[in-house]
Amino acid sequence: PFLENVVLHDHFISGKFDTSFIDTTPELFNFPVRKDRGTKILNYIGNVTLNGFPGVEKRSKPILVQPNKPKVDLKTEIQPGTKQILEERGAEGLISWIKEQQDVLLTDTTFRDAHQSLLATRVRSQDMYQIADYNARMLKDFFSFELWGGATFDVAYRFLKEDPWARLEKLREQMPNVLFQMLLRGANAVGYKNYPDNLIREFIRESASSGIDIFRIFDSLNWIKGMEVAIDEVRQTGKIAEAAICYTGDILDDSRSKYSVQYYKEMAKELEAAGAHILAIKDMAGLLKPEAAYRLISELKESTELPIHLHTHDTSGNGIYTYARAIEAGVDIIDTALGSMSGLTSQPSANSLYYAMKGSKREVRADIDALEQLSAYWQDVRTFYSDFESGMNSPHSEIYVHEMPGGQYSNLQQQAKAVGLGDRWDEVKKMYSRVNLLFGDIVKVTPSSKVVGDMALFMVQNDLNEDNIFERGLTIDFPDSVVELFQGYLGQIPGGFPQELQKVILKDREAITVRPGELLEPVNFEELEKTLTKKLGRPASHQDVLAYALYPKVFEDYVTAQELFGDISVLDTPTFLYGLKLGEEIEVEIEKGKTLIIKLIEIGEPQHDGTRIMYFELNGQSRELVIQDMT
Ligand code: 3PY
Ligand code: ZN
Repeated sequence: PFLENVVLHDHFISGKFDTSFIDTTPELFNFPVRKDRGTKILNYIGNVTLNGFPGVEKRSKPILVQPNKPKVDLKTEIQPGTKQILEERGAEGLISWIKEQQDVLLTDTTFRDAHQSLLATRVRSQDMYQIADYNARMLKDFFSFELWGGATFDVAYRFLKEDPWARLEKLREQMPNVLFQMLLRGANAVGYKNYPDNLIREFIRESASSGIDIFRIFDSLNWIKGMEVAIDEVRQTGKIAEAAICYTGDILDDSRSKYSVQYYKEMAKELEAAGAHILAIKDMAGLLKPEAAYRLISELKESTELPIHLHTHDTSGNGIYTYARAIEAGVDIIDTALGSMSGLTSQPSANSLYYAMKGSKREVRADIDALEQLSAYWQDVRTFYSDFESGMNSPHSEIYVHEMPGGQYSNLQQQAKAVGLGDRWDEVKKMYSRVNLLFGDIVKVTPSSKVVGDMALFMVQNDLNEDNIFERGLTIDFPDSVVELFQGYLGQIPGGFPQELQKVILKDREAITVRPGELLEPVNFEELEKTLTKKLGRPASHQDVLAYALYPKVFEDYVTAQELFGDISVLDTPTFLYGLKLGEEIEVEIEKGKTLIIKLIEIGEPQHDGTRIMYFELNGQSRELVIQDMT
């Protein structure tokens, strides 16, 4: 009755796994929850085989190679690394150690920004677990692994139906020797809006105790007030507060005087005063040109004592040159990705940088053979996710004009298609930079970048321009995100919002100039835990409660998917995305020592109600499932 109840209903989740229909039709769910993990997994496999995975073109499962693992003995002991330096010497000790290093140190972004920027953040924990034991041995000299935060938290629950906290904890076990780094959007945490202060603090505490050592904290408008609570809390946990300046504009262009070297130097000093341990330059769109990098790093080195950690994206193809000049200027740490996960909208390649710096005064501290072997693994894994590639296949120098962050390009392109502007994409990109100027030239990074994107689409759709907006705008409702930005709900911008435009957008709504966190009601964690425990039918963990507080609907949908399908994070990625071919047999380790052998035997003809019977073998026993065919 469990499956029939659900699958016979009109609004069955359609392989899109948008389970919101459960909220509207709770009567369907009055059944004893089946505990049988095997049946649940078959239910998932049956659904994805028949109906496909959202965003993946429906086709027969491609023949995908088994990823190539490095030739390293995993029985060898893991050597101590930067994590042990932090543990033994504390935050200040680690900072002194960084300053003593002559070589340039590396952060590997493969587990976070690289796939967020190349593959729509879709890389699953499984593919990380398979290689993490090797990382611990082969990348032991790395400064840190950036592997959490940014969009990965939300995407894990929303699309991958897996628990990001479990990912963090398992990786921590596998890689105990190198510092773990996350991206935290200041008062927006890992979300798209400002949250109450107590939620930011609790989230940081839990992240720290689950394994994060370095918090890269930024504000999407470079508004320091939006970063202060996070910096303070990270310091209290004894972890590393890496405060970021988001780089925008062009310090070499005198006509863009708003974001000058002076502006960045002042911001650096303020971040140092606010308690930063490390200063990050977060060049989220890849706008920092080589000479600008040399100049900026040189001047920042003179104005602050903080070690400097540089992050860029290689969209223009100039990334390695930018890094080489930054290294000459004395940058301490640099973000790279493994070769096969680097370049274009991702970070520059660690492998290439290694060779670029060979023979120079400051070499890259890494084992090139290790980098090549790990890169080979990711080259194979990347083929699993080919449907999530952006289609960009050569450097885009136009990035210097539209200034769109690496991770936004393909998303906005999809959004444009969805509202019927797919064939006007060039216009949308141009409008993006015009909107930026209309807004007063702002920093564009999640979530402010999304607001500029929403507005660009809106302007193109409604034939608005810089002239007619002031007249026509008075009778138009602007997108919510745009209204909220101009209300001050994401914080303030340098020089203030352009007033005339603000009036047109807000109409009779009020704007705030204080920190939104000062006005937001604190989260009542006890109450939330009770509500969630009732919903879950089991005690809610603190991690569940935090996820629910940040993303109530996304978390509820995730829980529903768990009820229907069990823990599907254990599936291999080709099966997760494509299901099984007829006659194909797979082994799924659902927990240590407990393996299911699953084979798809036959798919029945469609029945009058649109369902099909799918015949499986589960550990040698026949199993039949009724699955709604949505195709
Ligand atoms: C994020 O906030 O997810 C980013 O990667 C911004 O660059
Ligand atoms: Zn980035």
